Amino acid sequence: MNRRIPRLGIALLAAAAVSAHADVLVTSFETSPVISGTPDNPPYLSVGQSSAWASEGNNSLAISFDGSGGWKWIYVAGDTDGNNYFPAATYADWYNHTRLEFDVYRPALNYGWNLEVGAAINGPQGWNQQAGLIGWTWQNAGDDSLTTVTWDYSAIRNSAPAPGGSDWWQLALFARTTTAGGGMAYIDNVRFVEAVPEPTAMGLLLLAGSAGWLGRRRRVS
Ligand SMILES: [Ca+2]
Repeated sequence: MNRRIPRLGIALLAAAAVSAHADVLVTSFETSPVISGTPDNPPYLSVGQSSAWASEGNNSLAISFDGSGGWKWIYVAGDTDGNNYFPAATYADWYNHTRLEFDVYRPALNYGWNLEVGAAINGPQGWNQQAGLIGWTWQNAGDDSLTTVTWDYSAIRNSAPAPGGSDWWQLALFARTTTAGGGMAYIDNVRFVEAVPEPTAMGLLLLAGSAGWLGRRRRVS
């Protein structure tokens, strides 16, 4: 019975020894996004910043499709860095979380249409892509929809190198529809969520103190 108390104490101290990183906004398209990858070619009729809808701030990334059904990739980067990748701090933010989320809004049309959306990341963790984040989801005529897309990349993260200070990070979004006439989609509030717990200084001190106390106790007994 007496052995349960130290174990419980260890568990409580371990719980106190971690804190969570807050959610991090990757991009919200509030300034004109850097986009590369021939975005004006089919199946995207046009890609760009729009104030027609937003889930964070006042603007979003607007995509107008035709129905050719082929993938098209959009490389999205920071608002002002002039490159098609994000800086080292973004890789660190990615590493400190386990999920990528963004919101996709599809306004109502006078016909139904389908949509597939995926995302890809690149950087020190290597190239990884995830199709089907929205998986050929049909939207009926007259309906609109708001979908929060979540990509759990924790398995990729767990084998990725720790941030090294000169890193970079790249995000590609890709989507397609097979519906003649296509449709409009808006993407906004790309963010990292579900933080990896990090030790806190006080928690580590408590753990060290606990370990020392247990060590003395074992030597005495
Ligand atoms: Ca926005």
